[in-house]
Amino acid sequence: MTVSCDPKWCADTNGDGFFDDSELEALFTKELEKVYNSENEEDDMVEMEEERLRMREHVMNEVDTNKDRLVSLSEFMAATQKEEFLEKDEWETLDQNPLYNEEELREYEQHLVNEENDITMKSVELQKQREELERKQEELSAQKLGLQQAVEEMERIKAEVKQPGVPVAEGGPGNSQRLPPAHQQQDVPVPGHS
Ligand SMILES: [Ca+2]
Ligand SMILES: [Ca+2]
Repeated sequence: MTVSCDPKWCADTNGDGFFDDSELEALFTKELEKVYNSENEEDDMVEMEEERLRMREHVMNEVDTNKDRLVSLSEFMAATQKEEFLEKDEWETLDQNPLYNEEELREYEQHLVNEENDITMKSVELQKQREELERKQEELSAQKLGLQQAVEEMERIKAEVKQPGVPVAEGGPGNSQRLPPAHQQQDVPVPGHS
């Protein structure tokens, strides 16, 4: 009838300007037929219908923002701008297991939040330990300084005590007096030698 219209919007078969449940379901036939083939015995057509309902509910939940079970043109446009909800990737078949289900993702997120809190707590704890260490380090330095001063003081006292007993002259002029030069002895004439 209408020659030019958006192929998607043409799925409004009764032309009331809204997609109802059955019109939405019809819209998924093309997508579903890519996955399920009625000629193929292995393909479960009951599963296909389940999938169709799942897709319909998904679209209704996502797109029917005023919850009147009808998708209006403006709702449809808003949704298509928001996300490519009719992209094939959006529809995982029941055969395909999603990598994570929502609960797992939430758990993982919670896990991440917990870990972050953990790290924050640990970093606070570490900071405290560091401050404590620095304080101890300062204490130690102060003690070391005190000890050094004490040692110096002791050495000074020791030196003072030693001082009076130490002989003043060592290797002074007295040496030549105590030890006469050897040649003097040789030069002395020995009586009765010649
Ligand atoms: Ca309609
Ligand atoms: Ca609506």
